[in-house]
Amino acid sequence: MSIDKAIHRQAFALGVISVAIGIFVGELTSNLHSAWKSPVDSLGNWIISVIPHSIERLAITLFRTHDKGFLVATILLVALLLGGLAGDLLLRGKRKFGYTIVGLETIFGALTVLARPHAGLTAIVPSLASGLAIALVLFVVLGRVKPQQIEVNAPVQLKSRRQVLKYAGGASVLGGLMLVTGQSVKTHGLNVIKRLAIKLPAATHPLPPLPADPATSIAGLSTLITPNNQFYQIDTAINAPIIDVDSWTLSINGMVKNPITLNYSDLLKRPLFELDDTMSCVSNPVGGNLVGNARWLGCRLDDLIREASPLSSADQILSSSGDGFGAGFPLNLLDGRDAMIAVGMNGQPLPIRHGFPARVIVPGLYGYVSATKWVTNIELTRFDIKQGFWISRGWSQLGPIKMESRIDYPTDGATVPAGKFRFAGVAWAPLSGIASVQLGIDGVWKDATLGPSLSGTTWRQWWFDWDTSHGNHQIEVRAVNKGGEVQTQAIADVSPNGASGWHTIHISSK
Ligand SMILES: Nc1nc2c(c(=O)[nH]1)N[C@H]1C(S)=C(S)[C@@H](COP(=O)(O)O)O[C@H]1N2
Ligand SMILES: [Mo]
Repeated sequence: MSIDKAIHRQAFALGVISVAIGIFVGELTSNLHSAWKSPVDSLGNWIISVIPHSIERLAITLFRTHDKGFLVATILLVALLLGGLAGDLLLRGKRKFGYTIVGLETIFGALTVLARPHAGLTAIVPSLASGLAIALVLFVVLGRVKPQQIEVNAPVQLKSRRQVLKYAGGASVLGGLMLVTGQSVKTHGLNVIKRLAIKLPAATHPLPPLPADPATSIAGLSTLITPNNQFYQIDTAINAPIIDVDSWTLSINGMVKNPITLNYSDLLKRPLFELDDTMSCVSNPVGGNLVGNARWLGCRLDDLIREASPLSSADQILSSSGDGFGAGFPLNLLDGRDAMIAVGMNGQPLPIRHGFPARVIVPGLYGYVSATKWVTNIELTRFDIKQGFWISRGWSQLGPIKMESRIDYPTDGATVPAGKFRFAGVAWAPLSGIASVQLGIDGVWKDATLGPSLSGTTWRQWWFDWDTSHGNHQIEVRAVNKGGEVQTQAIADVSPNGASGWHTIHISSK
């Protein structure tokens, strides 16, 4: 390789290092003050808010719940590559171009910070710190090298190529690690400690202890209660918003006669009840696992709304989390069902990623129209004035959870030993509850055995024993609710209001 080429590589690597350091400085600074926002986060949030619905759906499909990790990785990669380009341009003596790239990168990041809801001017402090750090590194190292110096002789201030590349690699890895650490410190940090110290009061209206879980003895069956760390997680937030539980408040306002504001301890002082409820994401495909069952602890939402005394003109309860997310459902759905402001999940304070300190849970509704995590505001309003986050993005205004059933075991394409075999799965049919589950084996329908019934809005486990004969088999499942309604066979995509159809798998017995 010619010296020239080697030097350009070094300049590129140094550009990459400078941006890695810049990102590191940006993340570090954003941890210092809650009003100072991370440019990487903001850029991610901004992209999520502007990309077309179809691309976002594709990303979620391709990367499942890792779509945001992929987004952040892409942002980092592009930023680092632009840094490399700037480094190379500086070395070529095209200083203006080099600094312009870095400058534009910084300004763009800062603009996306300002685009965030409620971002003040000081929110761009980390962007500025980051831009400054990049410029400084570039200026100190590369800005001093004169182009002709390079052409004449070997690297001037630059060490051997291998060494520099090693440093570049090291710095990028370090930068990445710092980014991750910084972000998790920020997200979790103090609040993790505060959350751990919380002891939730016992429910004023507790539920009976949970029955024995058939899943302990049935292979592949979903557990009756989904453990918190296995509960699916869906939200638009790159990071959970930073909330200090001691200063957090929840306001109920809008079209009401008596606006109410509660803090965390006000909430815990209210009568608390337990609710077993299965929540599903509208994006859960037939047979998918964006659904989980938990025992929630919280206070009644209808009581709170009644105290606020809605005007007769209001027709929507729109909850929001202060990070741009909002979910709305009809006021008249508070029809006695156990909607709650939840503070506990399976015996623990809400996990941060599931909405700590508080979230909304409305039995029978998909999460996108109801289950606002990190909730700070509940506005009584009208559908013709305001809508939740996903409504303008092509999803239905109303989101009742559809009756569904799933085969957990075996999985599609499995080979099972011929002879005695136990199929197992779960089914849910809010609000009435599951009356029966039928398994179709090569077109012949049989009733499955049902597990315990917790409430009309929780899933029920089912299993079915069969003597499998050699060969290929098609297995289908369908549920029947307590009103006698059979789960529809009609296949619907998740958009706009949830998937439907019978979960079908193919297996072979040997
Ligand atoms: N603040 C906030 N709350 C939110 C969301 C969100 O993006 N932001 N997503 C909703 C959606 S689409 C679903 S399905 C549920 C998922 O809740 P979970 O992550 O606790 O399973 O949260 C709802 N609440
Ligand atoms: Mo969702």
